[in-house]
Amino acid sequence: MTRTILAKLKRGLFMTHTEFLEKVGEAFRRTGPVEEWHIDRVEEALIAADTGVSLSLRLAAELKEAVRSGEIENAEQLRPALRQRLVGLLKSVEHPFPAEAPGERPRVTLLVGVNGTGKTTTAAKLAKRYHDAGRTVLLAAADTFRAAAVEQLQYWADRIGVPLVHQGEGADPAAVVFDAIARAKARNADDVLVDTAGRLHTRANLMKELEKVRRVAAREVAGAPHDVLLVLDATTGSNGIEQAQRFGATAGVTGVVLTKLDGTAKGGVILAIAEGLGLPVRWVGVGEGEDDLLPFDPEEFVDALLAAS
Ligand SMILES: Nc1nc2c(ncn2[C@@H]2O[C@H](COP(=O)(O)OP(=O)(O)OP(=O)(O)O)[C@@H](O)[C@H]2O)c(=O)[nH]1
Ligand SMILES: [Mg+2]
Repeated sequence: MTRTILAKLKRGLFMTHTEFLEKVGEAFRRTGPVEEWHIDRVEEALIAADTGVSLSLRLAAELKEAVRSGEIENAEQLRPALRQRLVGLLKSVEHPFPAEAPGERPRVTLLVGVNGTGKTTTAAKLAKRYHDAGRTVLLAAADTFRAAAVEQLQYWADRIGVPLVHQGEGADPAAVVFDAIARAKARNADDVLVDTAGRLHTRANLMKELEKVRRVAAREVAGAPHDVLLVLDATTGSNGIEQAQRFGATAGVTGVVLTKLDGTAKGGVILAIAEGLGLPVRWVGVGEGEDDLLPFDPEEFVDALLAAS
């Protein structure tokens, strides 16, 4: 299992990893004393991977300080020193998956975000993972904006073999969620995964709609929604961060899913998310298939990023 995850993560990070090492590889291969340009290369590579300028400068300054203080004694220690700092940053925003309290069934998970980031695909991939793990899952089509959204989710639901709750186009998303929770209770299901319509944080009516979905879920199940996952597209790099900051504040986001990592060299945005949003990345998307969603693990991620090629 772990081997498959690592192989997939490496494939998903291939572009980021290759570009990162292209910039920094020479510095990482050096032996002997650390020179100023070694750390400059690390800084450039971090910036190019969309780690964010201020964070990249800070990390470089920390490395320089570590050289001055003698913590880093030679160039071979540069990579492990960077690894330690990146893992530390990612771990600092992690929090344990909330324990399942009795009476809080089903667990309700909302997938939210701007248009086209991968919410529907992620809902399907999560349904597959939970289903494979032996949990009883229900998908809820709360994107009632367009008929195609329900069809798209229906395709995945049939493929994965989990039921889908939906209503007609233009229906109230909160009514779909109410319905889905009622059915989940009747079947004693473990999870309701709610796909929502893409929206901008600036569209007040759509944000209100999301608020109503949250209210209805909270009324029906204690502690719901248990998870509000903000789905961000890695190919948009640090642009996603500002969007997310505003989105997170109103939607009560508890974690991030970073999709399309396979299509970009900007994987450093994961670090920028930890720094800028203080939110944990829970899952990463590394392809379009139903198995292309991986649980995010800081050490695996940093190792795949910095691994010697
Ligand atoms: N390569 C790659 N493509 C992905 C990934 N996740 C989603 N996609 C693709 O991104 C496109 C948009 O995905 P959707 O799941 O429809 O996105 P959405 O957020 O539901 O879109 P809206 O409902 O229109 O807001 C589709 O073509 C997906 O196959 C990923 O991890 N990697
Ligand atoms: Mg969608």
